[in-house]
Order: sequence, then C-alpha cells, then structure tokens
Amino acid sequence: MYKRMKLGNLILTLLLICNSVQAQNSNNLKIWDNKPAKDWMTQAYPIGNGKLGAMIFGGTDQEHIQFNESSLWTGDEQETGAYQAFGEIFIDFDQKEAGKTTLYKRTLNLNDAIHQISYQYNGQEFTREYFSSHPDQVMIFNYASKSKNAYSVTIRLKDAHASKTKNATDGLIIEGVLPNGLKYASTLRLKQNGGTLKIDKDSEGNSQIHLTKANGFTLFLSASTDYINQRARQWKGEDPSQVVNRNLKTALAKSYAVLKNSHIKDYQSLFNRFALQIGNNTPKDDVPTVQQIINYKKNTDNQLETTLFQYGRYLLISSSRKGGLPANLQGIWNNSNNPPWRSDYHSNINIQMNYWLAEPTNLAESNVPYLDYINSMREVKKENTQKEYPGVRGWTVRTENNIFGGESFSWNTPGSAWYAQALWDHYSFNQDKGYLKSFAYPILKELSEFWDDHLKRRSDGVIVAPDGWSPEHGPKEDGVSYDQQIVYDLFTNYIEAADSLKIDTDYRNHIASLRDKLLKPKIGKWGQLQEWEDDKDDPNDKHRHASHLFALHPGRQISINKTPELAEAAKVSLTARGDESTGWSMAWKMNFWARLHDGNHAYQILKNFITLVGGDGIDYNDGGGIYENLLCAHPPFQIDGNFGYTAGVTEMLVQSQEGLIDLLPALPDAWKSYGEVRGLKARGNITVDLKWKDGVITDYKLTSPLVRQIQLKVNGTLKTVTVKKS
Ligand code: FUC
Repeated sequence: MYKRMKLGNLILTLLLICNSVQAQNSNNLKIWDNKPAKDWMTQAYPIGNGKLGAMIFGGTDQEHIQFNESSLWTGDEQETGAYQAFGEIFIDFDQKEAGKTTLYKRTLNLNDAIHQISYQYNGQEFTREYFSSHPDQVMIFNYASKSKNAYSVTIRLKDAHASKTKNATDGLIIEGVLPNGLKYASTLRLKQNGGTLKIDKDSEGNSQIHLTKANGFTLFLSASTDYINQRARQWKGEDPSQVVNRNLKTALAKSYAVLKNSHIKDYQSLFNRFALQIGNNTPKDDVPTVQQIINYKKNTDNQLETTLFQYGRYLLISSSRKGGLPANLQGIWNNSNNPPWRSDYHSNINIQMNYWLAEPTNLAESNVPYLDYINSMREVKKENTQKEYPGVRGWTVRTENNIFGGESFSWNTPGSAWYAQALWDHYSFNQDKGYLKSFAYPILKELSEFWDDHLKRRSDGVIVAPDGWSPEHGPKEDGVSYDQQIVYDLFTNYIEAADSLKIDTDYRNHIASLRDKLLKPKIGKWGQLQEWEDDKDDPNDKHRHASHLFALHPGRQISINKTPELAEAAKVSLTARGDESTGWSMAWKMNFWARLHDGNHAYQILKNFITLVGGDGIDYNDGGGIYENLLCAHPPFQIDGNFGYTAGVTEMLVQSQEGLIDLLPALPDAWKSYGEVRGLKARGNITVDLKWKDGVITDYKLTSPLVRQIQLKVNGTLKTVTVKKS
C-alpha cells in the first residue's frame, strides 16, 4: 500500500517527486577517536559475533585485545557464579616511540562491523582491521603496511584464569577447566606476510611468538567451551579444542578477502534492514566521538542521536545471534572474573530491556537466543520453584540467573511471566503459528499454571499475588502492582495465544476469569499510580525502578487511548520519579514517555542520556549516561541502557501494541523538520517505511506477507488501510 497525503487542501507537490521512502543508512555510522584507548570500559571498542567478543585498545607501542566467549561461566545449577573474562592478546611493537606516530585514527564502523586503525610511523603507513565473523566463528585481526618489512612484533596470548600458554608451530594455545568442570580452549593462529617467525617462552613459561620484519600479518582467534544449553546432557557439549581446531582449519583455508566479504555480507543482511535518518545533519568526520558527546550539550546533534540508535542494533547483532546465549548485563564484553552483578541475567528489568529493540528494529533472529534461554532453563527452574513454592505447577525465577539454571538474590516471582512477554511478542511480530504452537504456547501455559496455583483468592473476591516485592524497594506484601500488572500481561498473552491457536478453550476461559478478578491498577491520593495496594507512595521517591508503570510499558494494560485516567496517573508517578537516573532507568523512562505520546519529554530524557560519564573514580550513585565508546554507563558499564535507548527511539516513531499501527506517536519538536524510517517492524508482521516533513507524515508504506486490512493512525487520523504484499 502506498499513500499520498493531503495537508489541508494542499496536495503536496513534493509527493509527486519522491514516491517512495528510501532512508539509507549513511556510510557514516561510526565511532572514532584520534588516540588509542587507555581504559577498557570507557574507551576500547567492542566487536562480536554473538559468541566471540573483543575489546580493542589499538595502541601503537603495544596492542591490547581483551576477549570473551559467551559461555565461559563459573557456577552451576546451585551456585550462580559469574560470567568470566577469557583472555588477552598483547602485541608488542619493536617501534616504541609513540611520539613519532602521526595521523592516528581508530574507527568502529557500524555499517560493516569492522574496526579500522590507521597511522603513520617514521613516514610508513600502517593499517589494521578487526572483525568477529559469525559465518566463520573466528575473530580476525589484520595488520598491513605499504612498506616492506615494517612489522617486528612479539605476540602473547594470556589466559584470564591460571593456564599457561602452549604453542603449536605457528600458534598459541590456552586450555583449561574451571572449578565447575567447564572446559575451555582458545587458539591464536598467525598467517604471516613475509618475515621470520620464532616461538619461545616468556619468563613465566608462557609461549610467545616473535615475528621479525614482516610486511604484515593476520591473526585468527578462536575460543570455545564445552557448554551446551541442554540440561538433559548435563550442559556438556563438544570438546572445546575440537571446535576451535575445526573453526580455525576452515577459516585458515580461506583468503582474507573472502573472510571479510562473508562477514560483511552476513552482518549487513541484518543491519541494513532498518534505516533511520533524522534531519539532514552532515556527519562530523573531523570531530572525534568524545568531542561530539561534549558538544551535544550545547548543540543537539541528530547524527549522534541516530548513531547511538544504530549502535544498539550493532551491539545486539554482535552479542546475540541465533544458536547462542542471550546478551547478558554487558552483552558479551567482560574483562573481570568478578564483574559487577556477575555480568549475569537479571530478571527484574535488565534481560527484558536487552530485547525490547529486537523485533521492532527488524532483528527477530537476534531475539531467538533469549527465547531459547528461557526454554533451556525450564527444568532446573521447576525444581528450584518447587522448593520455594511446594505444590505449584510451572516455575519462576530469582533475580540473578546464570546459564545452568542457578540463581540467587531475592525471588522475583513475576520474572518468568515477564519473560513470557518476549515469547508472545515473537509471535505477535512474526505471526509464525508453528513457533507459537510448538515452542511458545507450552511455556505460556505452564507459567499461567504457576500463577493459577500461586495467586491468592481473597474472601472479597479479589485475586492478589502474595508476598511480592516491587523491585528493589518497599515492603514485601500482597497485591504489589508490579506483580499484578505482569500477571495480567501474562494472562492476556496466554489468552491471545490460545485464541490464535483455537485450542484449550476451557483453560483459556478459566485464566480469563482469573484475570477479571485480579486486583487492578489504582489511583492514589496525589493522583499517582499506586505502587502498592495501599495508598502509601512517597512523592519524593526517586528510585530507579518504576516497576508499577509496567502496565504502560512494556505492558499494554494502560494507555492514553483506552485508559486515559490511569495513563494520567502513570504520568504523575513518572514525573515524581524525575528524569535523571541510572542508564537503564533513563532508557525505560524514554519508553514510558513515548507511550504517553509525549515526544518532547521522551526527547528530554534522550538528551540526558547523551551525557558523558567519566571512567575514573566511578561513584555507583552517580547518574548514568554514556562513555566515550558510547557504551551505556549505569554506571559502571551495563548494556541494557544502550538497548533500551534504541527501543525508546523506536517507540517514539511507531507503536503497534494496541491492535493498530500508530505512526509518529511521540515525535519531538526537535525532530519535526525532516526524517525517514525504513524497515521498522510492527506487530502483525508488517514492515513500516515512512517519511515526514515539518511534523507531517508525507509518505508511508506498509508491507506484509499477508495482505489484509488494518487500522492505521496517521497524522492524527485513524483509518482502515490495506497492507501491500511484501
Ligand atoms: C537491578 C538494578 C540495578 C542494576 C542491577 C544489575 O538490580 O536495580 O540498578 O541494574 O539490576
């Protein structure tokens, strides 16, 4: 379907000229600096293929590459443990006078997921390229020069645990076993372009490579563990050394150009599905990213806003790929064996926020690791839940979770019901009945059964969740809004799933009758949406969690269209909580304000989010923002805010949670002049392209594999339109 819009009586001549929405990702989606990184968290640049990740410092005296593999975890089904650092590569360059290095530039290019470095030393030109290939399951670091014999280097590989580095003829190897029995292995292989190779041991007995007078060289890094996401196999998969050797053998047989091309092709098949342009800002190639963030405080900058938006998509593609584990609190990037909050899967906002962007920004495949994770946890979680809540069917979770089902910290009773929203949304966005029937529905049903058994039927006929806790403050008591709203959401999703499949009518009706009797959202004495059943909210409470607003977002129980009084109360509560907070909390607030159709307030928070946070002397009570490398500062680094920011911008552009598609529901004044979106996904498997000018939608196109009529809100008017076949 393609439409030309009327503006009053005026038919815009413009529309006759541009009859399709063509937002292209500019080639300038990049983060860059003119000096190497000194600090891992705030300055190094991340690359990743979902499983293998690295943070690159890019030094010219010494290169430092810290790397990870997503399944290297301590802990087990009982202990939570923590996500671990894997290892580091150091490359010492013989040329050791940084002062003589000129024209240094390091760039993380979001358009092709390649990190490039270039500089000159003694009149010689040096270039490097780094990428983490999903199709080849190796990371590749290429060092080139136009000059002959330009590189004399020592290359070391270091285990983040205690293993010594061994060597093969042209490679370095680490192999080890964690205390929980998890085996891990990594090999670094070298392809040299000229020069001579020597391997010896350093003073600690670790093998190291000396490469002298090479024209260039390429490093291939593979890493793996024996983890598999199957409890039936005691979480034990293939031997990691076998995996590493096989991946390296295949990759080493290919040319650099072939490897690079297949990486780019694979990455762009996902990344290029969505394009966003706001205004016509020209990219600032001459201003390093850190300076762009500083300048932003004086003059907002649409290019930086859209780069940060696309960075969320870059990070999701780089940390969450089909077949792998979901992105944890730091995606896959972690340089500590005792990271903040274990770099785990937190179930009371964080893992959920990581995935809000996946479907609407057209990355459904990257949602799958989260869904698989939920599925893989079921059996252990059922056992753990039985111990806490004897006799119930189904299961739920505590707040901190690992990859073996182990968990700790407070029970987060509605946590699994919140997971269920992602299971339903994957269907809602993609309309795959096979997936719904065989994968999602059984889980939605067993989680509904958990609540069927766990809910308290009070003598007054009202049904409440017992002994809940609004994260992470306040009393433990019955009828906490966070619990009530998430159970309502689960039941709604379950009912719609049963209806879509036309199955289980009796149980569906039973759940519907429970949902009717659930304690519903209440408005308190200062007009606020109550966080607890009793009217005791403190108007000065600035807590980062605003869990009682779940019904507004990501839930769909409260909206300005259907429940205007409750939406107004949510607004009162949100206003009282304030705008500034931790990284993820600000990102959530962008989403809330977008759902309240207040684009200007969402934008105010977006602007606060684009605040430079320093890396040194971190005070955990500091407000959040972003670091020089655009990673979100909780602080410290926590990736949920990056993902939540992208989701928030998406909610400002298109919403589809209420059975209709609403175009530009929360466009801020600052974005009114001009913009284009291509490839945004709405529920119902509908792809939305649109263009606006002076706050008016001038073009739009809705396509779907299934031609049908839908409700569309465009320029304030609700109409019935037919989607075009894609
Ligand atoms: C929740 C939050 C914290 C932090 C942690 C990982 O507990 O309250 O702010 O994000 O998760």
